[in-house]
Amino acid sequence: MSRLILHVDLDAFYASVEQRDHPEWRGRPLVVGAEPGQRGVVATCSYEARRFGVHSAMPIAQAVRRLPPETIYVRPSMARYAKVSQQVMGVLETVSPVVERVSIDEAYLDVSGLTSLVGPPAIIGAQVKARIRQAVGLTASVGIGPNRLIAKLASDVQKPDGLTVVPPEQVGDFLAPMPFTVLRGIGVKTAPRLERLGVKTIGDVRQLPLETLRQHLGARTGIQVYQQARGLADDRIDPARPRQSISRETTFPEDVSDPRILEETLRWAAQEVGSIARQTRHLGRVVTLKIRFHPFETHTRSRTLKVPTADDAALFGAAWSLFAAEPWSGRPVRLIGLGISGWSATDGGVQMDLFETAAPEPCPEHDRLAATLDAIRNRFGADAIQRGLSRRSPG
Ligand code: DGT
Ligand code: MG
Repeated sequence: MSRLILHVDLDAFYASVEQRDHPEWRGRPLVVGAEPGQRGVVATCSYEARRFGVHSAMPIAQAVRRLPPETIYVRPSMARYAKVSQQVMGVLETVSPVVERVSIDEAYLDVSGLTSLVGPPAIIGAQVKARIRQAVGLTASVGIGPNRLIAKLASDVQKPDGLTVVPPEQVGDFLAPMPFTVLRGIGVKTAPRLERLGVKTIGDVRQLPLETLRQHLGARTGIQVYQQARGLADDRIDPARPRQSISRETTFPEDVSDPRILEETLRWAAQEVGSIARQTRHLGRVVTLKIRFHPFETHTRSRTLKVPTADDAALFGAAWSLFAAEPWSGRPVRLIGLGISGWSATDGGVQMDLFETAAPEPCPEHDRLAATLDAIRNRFGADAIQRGLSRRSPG
């Protein structure tokens, strides 16, 4: 029997929270991110704005040129979004005990045991969407399939407010027409190798013998891609899964040389990585900066901290100093991001309780501050407290 995995991803998350909280902004193009006239990027935008071709990581100046004058622009309120995220995760835990949060607006659930209690997959999916809507007034897109890969791809195909169920016997047909680049392990370096073989879709990948894939992608990735093309992928959901690293990165639609845009994007990545690390009780020592210059020149730089951390400011500070230490200034950047790894627990586990761990100097106050902020927000609401980083919207 295959498992039943559900992936849920909120629609236009930051923008939807803003429209929910400001009814007069509903139905209008809305951008969350930098303000017009400033440097910076679109963090996300409402579906009304996406119709004009605007999307995450687009420089704000470019978005302004495309969008009509009635567009609303707001600065992100990270603390408010983090609170909504917490509420949504709480709702998901009422559906299934096996919930794995993977980003601020995304989680996997193992719902294998629910069919006899709740009904067929479509009913489970509809129930998840209804509960989220009832609890926080937001729409989510849900995908259900036999493993993580299929569930994730399924949640994306009918966004926004989508519900897509892919039963095991339909996995082959579901995958066949998709571009092969959606498979895990296919990167900017490996994609051209398969393209040269005339491969466009996952169906095309399935025509290739395993040996060919191993030759072109390496043994490990070759096997992985071979299996994924046949719909075989990880079906384990583990709320406390020991992760090798937690990271976020942004690929810019156009190369960016403005250091302020790069800085802001790294700050966002640090906030998301820090928030996920604290939620999942990870403290890491190694901060890694990842950067890609046009077209495919990718570099990573790592720094080992004296003290393990999950603090946004410490993560950002380490990554930004790694950036500043290199002679990269002014070069057009295609991708930037950061990650944390090198978990502090020696048992390979990461079950650190931030409230019991008296972290030593030099940055325990950051760790404690972040943990305390999270705890206060969880208990009393996000707007109870905000850090300087999260500038409020003008409206
Ligand atoms: P969706 O899921 O396509 O309906 O739209 P979103 O906005 O929910 O996009 P998603 O799920 O990829 O990301 C969740 C939130 O994370 C999004 O609302 C804003 C933030 N975010 C995503 N990408 C970026 C980025 O490149 N820069 C910044 N600053 N924030 C981002
Ligand atoms: Mg989303």
